[in-house]
Amino acid sequence: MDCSRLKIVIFGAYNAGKSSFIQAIDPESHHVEANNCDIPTTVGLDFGRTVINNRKIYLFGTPGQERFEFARGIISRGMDGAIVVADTTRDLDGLTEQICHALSVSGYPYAVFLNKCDHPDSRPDRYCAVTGSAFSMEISAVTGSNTTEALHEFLERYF
Ligand SMILES: Nc1nc2c(ncn2[C@@H]2O[C@H](COP(=O)(O)OP(=O)(O)O)[C@@H](O)[C@H]2O)c(=O)[nH]1
Ligand SMILES: [Mg+2]
Repeated sequence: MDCSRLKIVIFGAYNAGKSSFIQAIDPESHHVEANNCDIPTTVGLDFGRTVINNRKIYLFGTPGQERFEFARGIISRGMDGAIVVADTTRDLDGLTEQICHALSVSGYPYAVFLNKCDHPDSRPDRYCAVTGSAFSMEISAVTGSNTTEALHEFLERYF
């Protein structure tokens, strides 16, 4: 693996805070609306980058809706690792559970970032079923709290 450039794919349910996380890491990140001729809908994609310890880190956001399985598959090609963003103000959802399970059996390095920890309704323990076997950290993508630290720790640990 060429560790000087890492492709990290950001998964998570709709509204979990994936775009906000990428924005917190890279304020110049881009949000792209992609139209697919086969389906009458728009897929929103985020792309951000940063440099950590001389490594170029590329962050690719994925769409959270179940029906965008195909897009998640395309965006995941060539990924080095994954981050699952979880909304701790909501209970564990099926998509997040399914993605965490798929990642845990895939062997890819991954982390669960427990987001919205600034919120009064935040309860990170809602996700203990999926954080058991994964590296996890509490973050707030809107305040920026712990976001850079969590990404650093994830990279330190696995790359
Ligand atoms: N309180 C709080 N709200 C957040 C946080 N991260 C995201 N949000 C809000 O959650 C909503 C969805 O965020 P977004 O980044 O668009 O989620 P995405 O659908 O996963 O890309 C927005 O209204 C954000 O402002 C956070 O850390 N704390
Ligand atoms: Mg988004």
